[in-house]
Amino acid sequence: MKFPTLLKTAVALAMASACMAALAQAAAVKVEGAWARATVQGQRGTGAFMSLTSKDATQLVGVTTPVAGVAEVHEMKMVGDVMKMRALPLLDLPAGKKVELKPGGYHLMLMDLKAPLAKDSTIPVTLLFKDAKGVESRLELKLPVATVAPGATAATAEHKH
Ligand SMILES: [Cu+2]
Repeated sequence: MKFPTLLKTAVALAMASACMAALAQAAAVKVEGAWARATVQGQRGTGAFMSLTSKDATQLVGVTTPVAGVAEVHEMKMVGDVMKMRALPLLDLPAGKKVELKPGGYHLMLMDLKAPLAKDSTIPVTLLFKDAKGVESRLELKLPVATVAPGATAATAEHKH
């Protein structure tokens, strides 16, 4: 019988394409070790950290989150004896190279927080990328909120920048 065979094929194709779409999205930029630093009452800003590995050369051009009024990609570095922090319009992600966003270096800066970020909660964060052809894509993340990096010991966590 022709019809049931066609129907089965259609279902199989739909499942296969759903699978491939999920794979393509996951493969574009790999996110590892993502977390946001917990805050205390009255604290208006904090950082979020992760490592990003892009399959193809791309740029991180923005970040949004409903928990903060302002979210920016920042760089922190020593200028002479002073630790300076500045907003970056974009962060290059070379093909296949792991780029670390970590305390004391690149980070996502969440400012004008609408409420304290409680330890062990999660926050939604959306990363905005632009590839070499100028095509924009989004990556929705759920970041765990913690006082130290996942896997970090208390000793290294106490090392403040
Ligand atoms: Cu910052």
